Amino acid sequence: EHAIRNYEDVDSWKTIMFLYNSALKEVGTKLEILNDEFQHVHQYNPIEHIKTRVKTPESIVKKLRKYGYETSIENMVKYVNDIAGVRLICSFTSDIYRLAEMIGNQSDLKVLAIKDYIKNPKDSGYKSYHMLVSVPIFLSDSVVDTKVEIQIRTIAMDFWASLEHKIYYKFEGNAPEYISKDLKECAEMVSTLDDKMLSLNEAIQKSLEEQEELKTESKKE
Ligand code: 0O2
Repeated sequence: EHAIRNYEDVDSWKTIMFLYNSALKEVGTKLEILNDEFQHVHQYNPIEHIKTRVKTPESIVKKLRKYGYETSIENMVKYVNDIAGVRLICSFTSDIYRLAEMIGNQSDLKVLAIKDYIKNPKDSGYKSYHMLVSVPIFLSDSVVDTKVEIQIRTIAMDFWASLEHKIYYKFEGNAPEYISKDLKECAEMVSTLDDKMLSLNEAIQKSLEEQEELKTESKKE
């Protein structure tokens, strides 16, 4: 039988990083399987592409400092939730909620927290759906629940976030007012684009269905 081992017992950095990398592999494979199954059943891919990354030590220390915690393995495991990160890029906003539901239904994943920055965008204009999950990692003599942050967004939201991240980084958080305002305006344009693409896709689907119906009706006659 597997004994559940606490993170506190796993004290070396290498072991911790091994766990986060394993968690990324587990979650990555899970998501690929969900995507393949969806393709198989509905002839449609909800995921455009998947990106995974492990947070750099510098970035982990920076976040701990921001929260006011000392740099320690214990604190990083407890307070930094996005050491292992998966980004799911999809075509349409509707895919985001479809994927979130599919992830929530995976019985071996525990959903620890959800932040819906699509319904409630950040002040910057940032939109994305964040899920914090934990996945059990089976080692030779123990099982360790490991946290993974999943960010789900459309191609358009990802385009905005990537560029905003690059621009904002240069200002280290102190961007002039007019730049923040313009970036926010761009976020709104991106949302309009997403809405348009979604309704276009719905119109196309509807039109295809109508054509199919006409075909079957004419066959009957
Ligand atoms: P990186 O470089 O992507 O790793 P926080 O708000 O950061 O103190 P928490 O709980 O992690 O704490 O916040 P949240 O909002 O759930 O997730 C933070 C992550 O979301 C960020 O990670 C970014 O990846 C993304 N994010 C949040 N807000 C913005 C934004 O305004 N612009 C962009 N481009 N991305 C954003 P890190 O660690 O900040 O950075």
